Amino acid sequence: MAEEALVVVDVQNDFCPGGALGVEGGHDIVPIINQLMGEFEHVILTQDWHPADHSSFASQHPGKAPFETVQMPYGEQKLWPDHCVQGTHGAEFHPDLVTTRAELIIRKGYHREIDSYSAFFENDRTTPTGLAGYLRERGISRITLAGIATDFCVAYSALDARSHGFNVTVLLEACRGIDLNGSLDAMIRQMRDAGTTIR
Ligand code: VGL
Ligand code: ZN
Repeated sequence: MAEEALVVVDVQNDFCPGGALGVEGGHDIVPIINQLMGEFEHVILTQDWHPADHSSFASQHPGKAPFETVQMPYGEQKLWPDHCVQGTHGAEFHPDLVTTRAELIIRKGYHREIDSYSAFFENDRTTPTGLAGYLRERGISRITLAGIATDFCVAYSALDARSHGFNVTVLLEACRGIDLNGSLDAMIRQMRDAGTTIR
């Protein structure tokens, strides 16, 4: 069988309850993911990793509040509370997440002027993170995605993986979403339409 990787997206303190961008039930998926890891040959983690003055932070846009949008050179960008700042507790993985099996930790969002939801491309959808090359070079053609947030970093990763031709499954019980104005249903539909298996 083609080799398959479990890609665990952004299971970090700031995306769990009590965190700066806490997602309801974010911590509930940790034991599920830990157990899943045992079923995969390859485990890859992603880590949202922003400089303190990152342009996706509402705090960098006078007069703007979190969850409003701004126009960036690469298109529309949603603004967030300051989160996952490099080197802070909020940017660390949830303390119960097992990280020993990870063969690669891919950090993203470290360029001040551009956000990066996807594990594959920054939000201009053209600057690669290198993950596609890593997977291809290692003969991995199938990925399963789990993590936070279903409707942002997980969904963008799934869509980009499909556009690269990978076979993609998203395990909803191992994901939690932010769900802004119906974004969860909308992104699940988009992922399905793009040929992602949603389980
Ligand atoms: C994420 C918003 C901002 C995510 C990251 O992991 O889905 N969402 N940064
Ligand atoms: Zn972020």
